[in-house]
Amino acid sequence: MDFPNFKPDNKSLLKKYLSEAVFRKLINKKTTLGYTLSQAINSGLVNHDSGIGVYAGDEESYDIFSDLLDPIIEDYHGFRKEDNHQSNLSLADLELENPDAGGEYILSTRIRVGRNLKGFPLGSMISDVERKEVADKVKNALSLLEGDLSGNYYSLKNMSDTVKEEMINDHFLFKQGDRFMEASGLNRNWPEGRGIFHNHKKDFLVWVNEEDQMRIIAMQTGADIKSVFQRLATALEQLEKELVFSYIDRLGYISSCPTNLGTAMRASVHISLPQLSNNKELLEEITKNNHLQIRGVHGEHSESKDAIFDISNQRRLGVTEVEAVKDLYRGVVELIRVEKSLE
Ligand code: ADP
Ligand code: DAR
Repeated sequence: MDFPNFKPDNKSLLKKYLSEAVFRKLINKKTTLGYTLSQAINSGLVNHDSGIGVYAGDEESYDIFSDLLDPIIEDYHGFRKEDNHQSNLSLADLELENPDAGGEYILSTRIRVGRNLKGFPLGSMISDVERKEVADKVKNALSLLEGDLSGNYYSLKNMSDTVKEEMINDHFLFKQGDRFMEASGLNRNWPEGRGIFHNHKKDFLVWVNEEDQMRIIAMQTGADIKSVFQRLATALEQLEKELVFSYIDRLGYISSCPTNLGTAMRASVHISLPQLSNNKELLEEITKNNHLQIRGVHGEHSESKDAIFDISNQRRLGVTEVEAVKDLYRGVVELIRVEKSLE
């Protein structure tokens, strides 16, 4: 493979940090399971509009390809290599009020974490047999969830198009893997081994074998961030009795994409900002200053609609889960303050 010829308008962190020297150093390396640099960067080469452009194929990828991945990780999370990641899911430390008790701005709150099972390759490298084994282990653990968390698993393969459409419109179900996932091998053998679990109240969901082997999600209407956080923390405590997740001290929970390392947490609100939607520069300045990212109403790579934005924490590594949620909280308080001042 020759050194890639990146397009001039390519703004990916892959282009930013894959120097010719790093390329020459890594191009013939592979992990014990056989994952190569070429596989790791293919998505960013095929998709010129990638923001990141790389995916790991296994936990060892973060060591073997660290000359490329470490600078990408430090750039995205603002995290220094010598730091060790810390986790904190203690509700007692989450001192915050409901940022929109009157329900004027925030339509809904969702907090998700990604998890992958220890001892298995990640989605870009996993075999069909291993992917089914992961699904079976996860389904078994989900069947043991107690109380309000108990519910049912629905395999994507057997799901009717009507139910699928309904779940996507309810923002419950993941869409078929996007072109970024396609080029990284994450969509292989779709929809085998993929599915969704949700509890009877439909405020707790788990995606199985999408971009990560699990996306564990608590969500509800309104802005009661603490209740959503508590439900997720309780679910993680129960699931960790049955499953061992891939975790290393330096990088926290291991994920397919480097943007989801550490806490692997994305805490988001769907928020209506009609004034700020007409002042995008100010909106982007506030979100940038508060370590937040903006997505559309159908998540990543979608557009905002009717001045409703998906606002969430950007940093997932080098911050604890409590700190990641506080990033969101502080930013949302500021957004609502400015929105009110523009009314
Ligand atoms: P992820 O959050 O897992 O990285 P996406 O950004 O694609 O993935 O979002 C997944 C789905 O969750 C999308 O349908 C998105 O609209 C929905 N979603 C995200 N945040 C919220 C929220 N605060 N309220 C309701 N739905 C949400
Ligand atoms: N679309 C890829 C991944 C960016 C982060 N989002 C994830 N992991 N879903 C990109 O390089 O833009």
